[in-house]
Amino acid sequence: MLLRIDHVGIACHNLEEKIAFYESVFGLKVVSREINEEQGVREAMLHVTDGPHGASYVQLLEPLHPDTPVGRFLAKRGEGVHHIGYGVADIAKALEEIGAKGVRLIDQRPRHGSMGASIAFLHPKDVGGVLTELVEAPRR
Ligand code: CMX
Ligand code: CO
Repeated sequence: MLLRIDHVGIACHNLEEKIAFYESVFGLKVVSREINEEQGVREAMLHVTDGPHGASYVQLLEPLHPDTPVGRFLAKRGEGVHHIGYGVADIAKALEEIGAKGVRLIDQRPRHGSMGASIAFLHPKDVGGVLTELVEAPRR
């Protein structure tokens, strides 16, 4: 069901500072910068590699307000890995199958994610403490 690691989501206080760090230390390049009001984030996608089932990225996330998922995470735990996003071919089908196994779906239906993707989150309490995101990339 999982095709690839689409991205690792990393929470930070200052997006531009963290982009500069990933560019200078790892030589990554920003391929998209977006504000997602629904998710409460200002974010950047940095391309890592292309594989047979699509690309992988680092997603840097800065909260738009303290009272957002990433804002609360930063206040509680500080900067660091916030979630893992896995690529799937059919997100509606994946949600149905995963939900049927008793994993709580934060999103019953897909929402809008970075670069035109459809995304949905699974509850970290049902995934061993890992906030998990499913990503269906847009058709090219
Ligand atoms: N990873 C693992 N556990 C997490 C977590 C994370 N990122 N965020 C919160 N938790 C845990 C907390 O530690 C807490 O556990 P305890 O009760 O044992 O302390 C529990 O989940 C509830 O946390 P909370 O402080 O009440 O936090 P929220 O109200 O933010 O609820 C969650 C948590 C996962 C439901 C919420 O963050 C959410 O809906 N996330 C999905 C949306 C999102 O993260 N969007 C930003 C990224 C957008 C993108 O990738 O495009
Ligand atoms: Co993400």
